[in-house]
Amino acid sequence: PFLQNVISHPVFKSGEAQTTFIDTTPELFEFPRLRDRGNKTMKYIGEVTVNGFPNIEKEVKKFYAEPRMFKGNQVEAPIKDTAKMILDKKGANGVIDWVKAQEEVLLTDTTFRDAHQSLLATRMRTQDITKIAAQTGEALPQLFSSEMWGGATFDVAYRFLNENPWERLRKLRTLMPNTLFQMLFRGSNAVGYQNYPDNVLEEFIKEAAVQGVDVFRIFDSLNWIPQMEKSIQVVRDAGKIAEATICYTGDINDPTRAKYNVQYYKEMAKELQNLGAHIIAIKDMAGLLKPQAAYRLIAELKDTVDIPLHLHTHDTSGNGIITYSAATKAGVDIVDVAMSAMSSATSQPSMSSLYYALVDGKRKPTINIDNVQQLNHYWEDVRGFYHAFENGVSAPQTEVYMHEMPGGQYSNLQQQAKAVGLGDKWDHVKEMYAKVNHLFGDIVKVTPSSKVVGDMALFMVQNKLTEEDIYAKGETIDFPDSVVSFFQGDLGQPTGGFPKKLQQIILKKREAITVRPGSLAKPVDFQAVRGALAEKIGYEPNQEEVLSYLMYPQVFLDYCKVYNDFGDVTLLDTPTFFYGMRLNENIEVQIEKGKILIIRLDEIGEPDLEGNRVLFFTLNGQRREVVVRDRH
Ligand code: 3PY
Ligand code: ZN
Repeated sequence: PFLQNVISHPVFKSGEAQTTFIDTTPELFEFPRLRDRGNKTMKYIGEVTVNGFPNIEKEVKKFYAEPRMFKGNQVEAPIKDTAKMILDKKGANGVIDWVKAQEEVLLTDTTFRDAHQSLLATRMRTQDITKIAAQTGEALPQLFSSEMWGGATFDVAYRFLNENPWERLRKLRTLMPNTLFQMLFRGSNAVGYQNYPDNVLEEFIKEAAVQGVDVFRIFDSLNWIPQMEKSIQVVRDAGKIAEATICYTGDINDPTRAKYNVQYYKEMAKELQNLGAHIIAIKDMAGLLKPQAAYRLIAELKDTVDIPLHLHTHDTSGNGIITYSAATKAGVDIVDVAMSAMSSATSQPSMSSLYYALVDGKRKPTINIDNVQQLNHYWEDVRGFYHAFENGVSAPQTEVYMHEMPGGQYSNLQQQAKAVGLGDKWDHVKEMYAKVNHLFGDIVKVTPSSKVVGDMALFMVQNKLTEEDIYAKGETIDFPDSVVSFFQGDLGQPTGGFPKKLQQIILKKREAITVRPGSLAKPVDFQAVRGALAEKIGYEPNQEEVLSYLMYPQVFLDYCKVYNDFGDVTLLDTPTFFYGMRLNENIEVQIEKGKILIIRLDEIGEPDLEGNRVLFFTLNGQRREVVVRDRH
């Protein structure tokens, strides 16, 4: 009935429509709005069907089964004291005391963030996360936390998924009220790739805390502590948990990598504790921490600080479970794992594998393993939707010990390489990545410093440059912006400083800074930015929109434009979103409670001289046409 047009309504036709007509029959006036939404949705589907989704090969949509859903919670009694409840009742110190009192090793589930960042180029959509969120929260109440925000998810949500990441946070908060939410925060780089002024960091953290983030894993991409101080303080002031992070690189047991020896990490841990960290995270972003080194590092850190230790690794080498098992013996408090179907390779080790590895010991995690396995069925099925974003690492790759590329970067850099036509030179790019690290003086490589190394590696492969060329011909080379900016000190200072000769070659006549970039940045005038943004988008933005615009100005504006053109594409099912529609296929799009668009793709016309194709759809029984420019 909602499809009935006002004009054809019998009352309207009879000429008896009163001024109250619109008030008493508002549903009639929804038709143009619905039609508009339908048209926008078909426009999007037409676009993807004809031109494919950005950065992946165009393909005809395969047949996908509905993911198997979780079948009921096996937990006998509701847990009364989840970590989240303790935080809300007793504050951050209450949680820390609770963690310290546990004999078992606690778990963080990274399925909603790092796992897909590391396996599927961060492309997991909110819809696929929220469908299983409530059950995950209920089935695994003993988890320390769920890592579900931050890192690259913020950028990718806007840039590639046409989604609002804040909306994801809000929805999950509602669906998982009793789970501690954890985000990855890049210190002075927040969720971006550059430094932001202190007041932007402050406002961002406050807003994230208000919207539901409980644990902030704060790191600096060069392990430069001055870049982390402000964030630690703001998180503490917000009453949340400051998890200050040591990024692990090199090999503490390799005497030739003495720059990052055990002493280096111990000193860093001590300083972070002194700055007010509630927890120390050891972020092994590439998966370089070998089992014996893990035992040694954790044992020595346990003797150095008295706050909990939270270990994060990537399973690229295949040694992740052994590393965790060794770390568990040495007394690590919390480790990061992912649902099995979203684990291993460049992702975190598998939750259920770790459970069985520890099952006969005192530190066995208290989780309901049947629930874990059932939840995993869902992920086995959902992962298939994203096959076009798989990074190809389906078996252990011990060469990670050579190239040292973070798991979270692996699939994104691979996408970047493909985008500039270097897809078939991927092995070469990885080797170059290691050479660039050496050239740069052996730096910590994690976002954004890892992006600088990646950009330089791509640049050198693309232009067929060797390390010798850089020194011999560097004066005439225009280096990538990120590389110049790095050597100017815009990301801070690397351990041991910059290699001086290379710095001169790259900077040419430009000056470098040696102070914290944030100390030079002028505070952002939020009022002025709000006004400027309002002019661009045509309405008064709220705080989260202002913050998003400050993080990623162009990406945010592009997102607004896409939203205007195509409407809310988050409502589409994932296969349709990425692969469009097959001919004669029917799909349903629920745009509101009780309002469903039923769409069939009937025909794709031949392109005209300008390359425009007409696509014929049926929308809720009515024939519709959409014109799409074929860009092939
Ligand atoms: C990120 O910053 O996105 C990371 O995952 C670093 O490992
Ligand atoms: Zn990671």
